[in-house]
Amino acid sequence: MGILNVTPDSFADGGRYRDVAHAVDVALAQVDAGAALIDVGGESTRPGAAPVSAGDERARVLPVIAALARQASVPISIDTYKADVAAAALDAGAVIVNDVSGLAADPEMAGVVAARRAALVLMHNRGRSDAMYERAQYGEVVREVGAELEAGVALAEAAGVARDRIILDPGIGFAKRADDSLRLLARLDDAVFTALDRPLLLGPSRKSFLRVGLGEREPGDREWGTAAAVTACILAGAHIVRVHGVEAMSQVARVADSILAARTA
Ligand code: PMM
Repeated sequence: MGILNVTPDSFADGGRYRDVAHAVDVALAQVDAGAALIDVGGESTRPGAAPVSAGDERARVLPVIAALARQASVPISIDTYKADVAAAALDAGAVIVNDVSGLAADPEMAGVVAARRAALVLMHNRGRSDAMYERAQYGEVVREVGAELEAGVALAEAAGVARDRIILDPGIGFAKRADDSLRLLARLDDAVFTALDRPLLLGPSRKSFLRVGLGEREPGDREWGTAAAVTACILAGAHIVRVHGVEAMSQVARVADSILAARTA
């Protein structure tokens, strides 16, 4: 899954048309480089990032999604926790909703996904980004994240989302300290997750937990660390990895896949 962040800081300057055309070019290049899904987001989820109104978020993502839906051969996902934005994005051509709040932010979200028969990425989180580090208190992180994801699945199903359209994500870096994220990556093949019997999506790309191994570095300088995390995810059974550097990580994923396939060959 290639990440397409459509935020003003990712568009240095220029008019709207150029912005949309540029975003579409970036996404199409990701598809050429091996992305099987494109995740379009209009609000940064980084800790401390300013919230964006639903109207601004729609204005950022909808033209890109509409253009991409016409030109790209791969499914498009909308990274939002707002039901309004999700509904408009699905109407514009997205087919997956990636909700980093795990359905907790907007009570209308599950209904929107169900009514439009979309797929749902249900990510584990505990509250908004400003509060989420206070809530990163776990006795046993793997067991607790698994149980909270299971509760999210029950909520989604109760609203009419078909179980076979749900993808689960333990939420690396969201309401997790670095050692929580590492523990989750190390235990992805735990029975807690396999018992849920849903595909797993992981987003380790360039995240700050990589500092445990890499020391202080800018996010763009964490690509080799990301490669190690992507490999670990795939060998532990992850189905989808959400990454910035699609060209390099698609090579990493293909080699990890071929090693995994050789286990049963
Ligand atoms: N991480 C970010 C944003 N969206 N969605 C899912 N499902 N999983 C993630 O781990 C995730 C996400 C934050 O990363 P970015 O700001 O680098 O896109």
